[in-house]
Amino acid sequence: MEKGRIIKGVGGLYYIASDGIIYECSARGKFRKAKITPTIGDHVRFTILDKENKKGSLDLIEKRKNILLRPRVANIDCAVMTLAAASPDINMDLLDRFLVLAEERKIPEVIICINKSELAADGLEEKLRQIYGNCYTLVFTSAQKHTGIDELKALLKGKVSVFAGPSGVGKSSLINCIIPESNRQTGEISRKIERGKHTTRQVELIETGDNTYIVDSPGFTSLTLEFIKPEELQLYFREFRDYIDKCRFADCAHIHEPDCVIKENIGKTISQERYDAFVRLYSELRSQR
Ligand SMILES: Nc1nc2c(ncn2[C@@H]2O[C@H](COP(=O)(O)OP(=O)(O)OP(=O)(O)O)[C@@H](O)[C@H]2O)c(=O)[nH]1
Ligand SMILES: [Mg+2]
Ligand SMILES: [Zn+2]
Repeated sequence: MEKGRIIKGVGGLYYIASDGIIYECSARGKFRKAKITPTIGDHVRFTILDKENKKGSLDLIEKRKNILLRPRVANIDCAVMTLAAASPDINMDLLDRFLVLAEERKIPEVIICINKSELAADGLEEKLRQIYGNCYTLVFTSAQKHTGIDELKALLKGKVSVFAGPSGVGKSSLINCIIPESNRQTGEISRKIERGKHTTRQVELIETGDNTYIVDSPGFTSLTLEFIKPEELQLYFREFRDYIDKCRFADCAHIHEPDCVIKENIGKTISQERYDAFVRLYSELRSQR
């Protein structure tokens, strides 16, 4: 059996990269029966059936270190949550949800990338750094003006990174700046509704050389967290990490309880906005039970 990595899946066929060659492989019935879906980023074993036409069959999927479901990608080192400074405007609720999801999914590193930064209103960068900067790396880029690209590139080196975020924020445009040979299709955003047109339809893993991989993915407009138990939400706010078991009550929800160390740190290491996001998501999860 050969070793490789799934870089793309189309209509039940999987494209597996192995030593610089891409093989088109079909998955055996056993995966379907076991309800296992081969996933972009999977490390796999496969058998070459037709060397000349680069065809094979997928035999085995190695244990995943993590998996993100939207976009569906496995074995991720870094998630780049991409938003636009304007057009479309930053959706902070979506950002907060994604940050929770990335923690829950055990993605080791998260970067907040604000693209179209040449359109940023005065003070936007300072505001976002104040809200998120304590626990997250932020990069401000412009795919159009080609700024911030080297900084972003350096952060991705040697990793498998997924670009996620709403449609029209410039994920594919950024990937084109980082890897010009990738020739990703990009799309205008709709002037009328200031929203992207979902140009990227496929999740796809692109190799940049020097062991760096980037996943482009379709934009999303909403993220549900309903599978998270309300009392677990606190675990997915990085800002809370050092304080969680220090409140007076062991089961403190950090909402109305006295001597709550989380609340005592609002405005210090926890920004008011992040605390408010926690309260908002917590009540949402409670109301769904
Ligand atoms: N002003 C400005 N426009 C940009 C920038 N980067 C990308 N765009 C434009 O934004 C539009 C959307 O870019 P895409 O790269 O297709 O966006 P995407 O995030 O890949 O969108 P989906 O594939 O639909 O999810 C295109 O018209 C780009 O030219 C930027 O830095 N500044
Ligand atoms: Mg795209
Ligand atoms: Zn508390």
